[in-house]
Amino acid sequence: MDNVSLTNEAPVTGADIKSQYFKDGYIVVRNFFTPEEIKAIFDEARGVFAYQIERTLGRKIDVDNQDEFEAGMYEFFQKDFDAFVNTGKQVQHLVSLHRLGTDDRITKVLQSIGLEYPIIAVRPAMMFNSRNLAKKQDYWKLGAHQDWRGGQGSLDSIVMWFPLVDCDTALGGLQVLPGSHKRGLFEGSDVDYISSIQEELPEDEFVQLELKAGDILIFSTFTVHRSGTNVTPHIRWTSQFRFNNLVEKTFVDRGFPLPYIYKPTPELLFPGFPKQEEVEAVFK
Ligand SMILES: O=C(O)CCC(=O)C(=O)O
Repeated sequence: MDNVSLTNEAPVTGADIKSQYFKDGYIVVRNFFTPEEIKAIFDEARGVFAYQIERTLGRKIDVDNQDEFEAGMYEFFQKDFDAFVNTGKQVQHLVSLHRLGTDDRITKVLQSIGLEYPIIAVRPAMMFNSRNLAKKQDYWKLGAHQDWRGGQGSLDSIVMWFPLVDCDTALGGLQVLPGSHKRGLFEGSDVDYISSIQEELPEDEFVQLELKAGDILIFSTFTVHRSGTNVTPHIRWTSQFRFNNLVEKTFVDRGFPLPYIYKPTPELLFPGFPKQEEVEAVFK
């Protein structure tokens, strides 16, 4: 178990949300979404995986049976890694997830903490963390890092992190380092898509967060954070939205940088596909 204290937060009202956020570099807002809104996205994401699990394993699985579904996920991951990765990307393109990410409640809460003109920094993410779905530890348990290095957006850019299932300490809830946002950018070394902080961090100052489905965590992209340890056999499903403040001065002055690379591959992934008759059949 990580040596961190459990969050001990007071209920947050509209008036003190900004001062608490400025002080700590993060804020938890309880019941921001309804559990039903979150469950609808979670159900849909599992349904997307179920198509490929059926194709790969040759059998239908019951998405509502947690053990059966998770066993199917683990087997799918082993049998067709490429399709697994692609499916993981497809669930990030769910219309329902994108719709939630453009909800007015989000614009309002971001404005209340000072992002005058919130603008989407990158498409939504969805993560399904489990040691059984990762080829190395960084893929299911991220070390301490700051997101600013990846986004390089406005200085007040934020991450909105929320679980799709109740996410307690045992399931590896996120851990944050309060006040770390004010220290600016730490040195980091590359770990694929994130940069891990190598310098010594005050271990006993990390705070372990526990969120229920519907709760959200907003943190500054400068706030140091890391995954907790998922000690359960279950998958930890979460999503993240990221926003810049379009009118933050340095963002304007730096010409609105956008370091995410998103482009089509020049090769045909299935050479010889499609035949003309396969296309014709679609329009018959
Ligand atoms: O959910 C996690 O464990 C890590 C997420 C994270 O570090 C991030 O969204 O920046």
